[in-house]
Amino acid sequence: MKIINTMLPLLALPALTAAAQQRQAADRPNVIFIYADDIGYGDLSCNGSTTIRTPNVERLAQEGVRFTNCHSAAATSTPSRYAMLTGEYAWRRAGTGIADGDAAMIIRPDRYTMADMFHDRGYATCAIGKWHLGLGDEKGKQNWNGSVGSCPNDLGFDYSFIMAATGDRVPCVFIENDRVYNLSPHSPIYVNYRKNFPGEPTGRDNPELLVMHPSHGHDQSIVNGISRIGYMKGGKGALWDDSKIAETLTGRAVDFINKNARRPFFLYFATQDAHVPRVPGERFRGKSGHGVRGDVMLEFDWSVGEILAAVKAAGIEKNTVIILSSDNGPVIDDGYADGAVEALGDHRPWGDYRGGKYSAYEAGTRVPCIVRWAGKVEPKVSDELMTQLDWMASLGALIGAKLPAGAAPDSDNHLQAWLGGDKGRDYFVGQNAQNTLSILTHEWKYIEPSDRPGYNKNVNIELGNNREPQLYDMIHDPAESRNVAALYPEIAAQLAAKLNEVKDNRVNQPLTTTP
Ligand code: NG6
Ligand code: CA
Repeated sequence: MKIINTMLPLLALPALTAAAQQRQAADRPNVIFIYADDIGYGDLSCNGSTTIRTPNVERLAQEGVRFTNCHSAAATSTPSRYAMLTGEYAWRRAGTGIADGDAAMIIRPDRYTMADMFHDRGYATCAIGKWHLGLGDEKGKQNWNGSVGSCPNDLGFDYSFIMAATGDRVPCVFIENDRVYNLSPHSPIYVNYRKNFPGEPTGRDNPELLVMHPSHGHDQSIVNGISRIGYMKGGKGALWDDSKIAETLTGRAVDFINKNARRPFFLYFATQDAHVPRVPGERFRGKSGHGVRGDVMLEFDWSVGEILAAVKAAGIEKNTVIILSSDNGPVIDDGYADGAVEALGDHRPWGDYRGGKYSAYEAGTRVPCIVRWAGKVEPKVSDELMTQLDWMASLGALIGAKLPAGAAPDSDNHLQAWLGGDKGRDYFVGQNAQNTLSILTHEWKYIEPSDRPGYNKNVNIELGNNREPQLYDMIHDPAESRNVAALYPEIAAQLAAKLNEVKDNRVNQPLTTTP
């Protein structure tokens, strides 16, 4: 267990001379990820939404590079985060699907991660917010009343303050480093994903206790009147208040910035917004005109504003790279009858794209993405094909990191493109919730055949699975409305072959398609 307290008072840090600060700023800028949950391309007003205003994100976009074709590595959280933090496609690894709250840590401690990379270059490193990559060494065997075992601190983060999985999964407590935060010895906490604890109410059996009802799933333990996935008991005093998660996490992130402003730092700030259950803070409730999902979008925008203000107040705008993105596309009903479907109105979270969260279609992984480096990078809109998988190699190049052999095998250095230059990726392999793979180029998208269901009626999303191969002309038909595989069989075959090559081989070779 590597636990180093980076929340030290400023005075404890050696003072840097002005010249040393400048040197540090030039070759080791701070890096902040603002990583949203389930926020779609069309959710943010910088991407054209006129229904819900997100002015802080808009400002970030106006001051930075806004990407129109950037992809999370997968259409759900765990594989996206796995791939983003390791630089390896999650579909190469078993056990990287949506993780339970008592899953063992999916990235093993010996793995070289993004956080290790920053740490080895002398950065203070920190993970705040949604984790969803497991904890400890064996599923269901964590000691929630002592040390949970392996945690983000074993992956290069000096400090972590996280939610183990998601807002809708137990345990509903924050974990600081390797321990449940605020745990009282008078109310020990127990977690089980197989069976309930005798006598404890559940959403299934005690709907009268609920303030928010499930629409599908989510009918197990009740915490704060909301039934969740998984069973838990105890933890009184440590349980989070759903309406204050954003405030708590944002506050922690701001503290970290303030306390580390004078040394290079890497902050991974992963918000709970806009994942279910959506319980906006008091001041956002009813403010968007689009129900709770709209309200938590405003809350997310507020968090962004707080981070921007902290960076500005600390005087580190010009040596801080801020990257804002999302782990997967949008979903409206993700398991609670929270009124989001009814209140959607003309808001189009998926923008002009087909599908949504879980899907192989574009809205599954084409997510908002902004990179701002004030004073260094000219504002711009970039249509380059980009993926979060490349952050590790690209930021490694930015900070002069030397990655050990075998680290980040699928991550390519596209630093120049991230900073507004050209030449993003030739192709990217996407992954939906059923592990159906697709290969996307600037011009084409090929989705491999799959016999998994094509549609999930609970969430009302087309998953993109089809027994037939699918090919879309992304120049003329970015909405993927017409499968042209039969019209261009050679292109479909070339892309299928390329996809197989990527599956077998980790080295990314150039791709050319000729009709
Ligand atoms: C699904 C949950 C959904 C959400 C998702 C993970 C049900 C019926 N649905 O299994 O509510 O929690 O997992 O979302 O349980 S993600 O953004 O973290 O990947
Ligand atoms: Ca997500």
